[in-house]
Amino acid sequence: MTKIDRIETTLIDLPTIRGHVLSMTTMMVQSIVLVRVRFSDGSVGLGEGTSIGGMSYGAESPESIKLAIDTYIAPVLEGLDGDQINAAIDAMQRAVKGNPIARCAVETALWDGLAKRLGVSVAQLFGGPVRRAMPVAWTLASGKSETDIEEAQAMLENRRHNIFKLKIGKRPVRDDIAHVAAICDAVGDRSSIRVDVNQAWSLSEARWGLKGLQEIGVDLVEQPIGARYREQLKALTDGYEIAVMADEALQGPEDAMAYAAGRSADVFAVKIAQSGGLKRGSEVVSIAQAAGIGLYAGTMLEAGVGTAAALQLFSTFPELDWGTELFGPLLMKQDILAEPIRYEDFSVHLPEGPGLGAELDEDRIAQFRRDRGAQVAGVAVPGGV
Ligand code: MUC
Ligand code: MG
Repeated sequence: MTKIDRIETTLIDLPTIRGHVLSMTTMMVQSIVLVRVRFSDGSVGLGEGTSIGGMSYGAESPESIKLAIDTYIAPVLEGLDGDQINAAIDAMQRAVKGNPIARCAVETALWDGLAKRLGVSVAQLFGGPVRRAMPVAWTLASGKSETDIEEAQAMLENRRHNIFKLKIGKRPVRDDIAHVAAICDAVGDRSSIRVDVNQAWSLSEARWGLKGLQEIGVDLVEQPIGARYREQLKALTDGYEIAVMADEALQGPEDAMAYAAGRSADVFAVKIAQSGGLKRGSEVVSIAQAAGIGLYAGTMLEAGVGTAAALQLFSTFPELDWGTELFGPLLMKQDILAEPIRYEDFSVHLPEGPGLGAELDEDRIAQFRRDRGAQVAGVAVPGGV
């Protein structure tokens, strides 16, 4: 048996290329928890957990992810057989309720370790990739219409993105519609325009919003209202032609089942982290497919390791009708991978090589790890490396 010897976590703060303005927060930095699972044969599996804007997006933060892993997950998994991932997932679920991002980060490292030991990719463990390139959206969220338009035009010229997701919900609905209309006028003939409200609207605001958005030709609206209002989201899904996507509402197969049974959304944004791991993420996908609900590979704005993990999984699904938004590493000034993920021809490319196909750049990690001062001073950091 290949024993799980040690689970290590490192907080890393990566500055973003510009302020990323969402309805509930503006990100200037993305903080990630890098997970390294060390196995008894010397192999190492990598995983990553991120949240968005501390605790403003959801209940987990980078600090809580690290704490959940160091204090509650690592002691339960250390000593178990690293090849028995289903058993490890079960042990984690028994020991830790909620905390899907922390559980996903560790599960990712287990898949990476197993795949590396077998000399195959993680996608291979899920039946093998059916595609090596996937359409990839970019989020326009500078907070200014003119800057967003310039950004979109540059992306189109460089053939990097022709799908744009606009973050709205911070301003009054009327102002948001004017902002979206300006972007549609400028680049709408050459791209798919979608919006993400991140739960900011009330139902009545959403009615005006969806009416306005579909009149100006927006293709899709993501999580316009609060995550807990499933019936209201269904009313919006049934009431308008514009596609409605559930995001924050989907915390794994149980939510997916309720949304599929009620046909409460047209599209699911499936995130491995929000689902609680690659396995549960693949279950969400199966439920969507069985119910005829559209599929979109979502992100928690992970850096290279988490993005590679999502790419491995989503490369195995033949129907990815709404594409992906797996652009996280591009939002950061510098990523933590030695070999960056490739973004070309309006697509993101599946990394090559065993496991996740992700090798770390240790110098970068040393530069951006949160405890770098303590490391230099020789102070021991609990749970950290
Ligand atoms: C979200 O809610 O979808 C994904 C892309 C982006 O810019 O923010 C995330 C979160
Ligand atoms: Mg979203």
